Amino acid sequence: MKRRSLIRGGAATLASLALPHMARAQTAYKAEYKMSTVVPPAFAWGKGGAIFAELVRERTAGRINIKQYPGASLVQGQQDREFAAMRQGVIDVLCGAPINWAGTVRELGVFTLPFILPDHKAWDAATHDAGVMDEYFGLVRKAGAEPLAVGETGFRQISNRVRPIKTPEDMKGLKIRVVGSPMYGEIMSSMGANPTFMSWADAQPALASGAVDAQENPLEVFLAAKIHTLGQKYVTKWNYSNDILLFAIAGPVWQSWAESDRKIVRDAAQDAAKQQVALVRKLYADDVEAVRALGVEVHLPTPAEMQGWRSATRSTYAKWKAAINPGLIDKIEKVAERARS
Ligand code: X2X
Repeated sequence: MKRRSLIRGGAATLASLALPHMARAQTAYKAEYKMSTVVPPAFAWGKGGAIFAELVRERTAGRINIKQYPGASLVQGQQDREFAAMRQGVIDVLCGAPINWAGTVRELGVFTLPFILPDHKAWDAATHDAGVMDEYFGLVRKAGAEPLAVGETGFRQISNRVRPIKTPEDMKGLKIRVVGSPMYGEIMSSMGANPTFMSWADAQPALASGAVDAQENPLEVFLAAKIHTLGQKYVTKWNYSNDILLFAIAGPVWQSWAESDRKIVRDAAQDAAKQQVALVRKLYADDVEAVRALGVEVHLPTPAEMQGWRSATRSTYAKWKAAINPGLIDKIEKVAERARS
């Protein structure tokens, strides 16, 4: 026993002399890397995180062990604290919606301006455009994380328990739960609704008790969380905002990994993101039917109504464009414009 461990110890010393870099990096590896997701793997974006963790575990033969903490439990459900917690070393791996981090890094919300990317064609064009993404990833790095890949959280649709919403006037007086960026709040208040900021954990009881009338989320989330059971009877599929799902690693953690492992992790994130986007799109394709089957009334806006939503949100758009990052947003607008023509 003693002899064998002596031999093992000798071999390890030899290896560390022969491969100083690798040995240094590897001794610094943690037993577990903590990944925060707001929702669990029953939801497409939680699933994206689960796939990523699994691929990394497989492909590094367990050297890098990413553990998913859904419900943003590493920050007690306060999803708007995720990015700050990543900076403090509490979270190692992000698989989340930058809109939740608007209080920490507002610039990362450039994709969420109202109707900036009105359909999947425009969304794909922007998130695959090298000019846009190089600049965006540069902002993520500057903020303290290494960006690896981009998935999709899904087009956010509005639901409420009071009445069908067809025009901005229908929003008047509705108490609506929003999350993340104050921009979402302003979109709602500019149309006469009363927004309240609330985490996902708090949103569900607030809907159930009727403390709030309305909420906005992708229909995939509506379905997976059974929001219809919380009294939400009317949905409008207006596609006003579709955040990316950013896969990223805390800067110091990224630096601690061997070059070869970094490549494995980046490739795994890109593969996971592709699978996650495919899943979101598959659910999106028949979400209206699925929601209607639950007895919920779904309104699909006419082109004229869509124009009305765009006009109603224009001033909020302009204000936030100026405040967030006008240069990058110009670029995104141009790419979106080209995708239309
Ligand atoms: O809390 C929400 O509404 C959710 C799950 O969509 C986000 O994390 C932005």
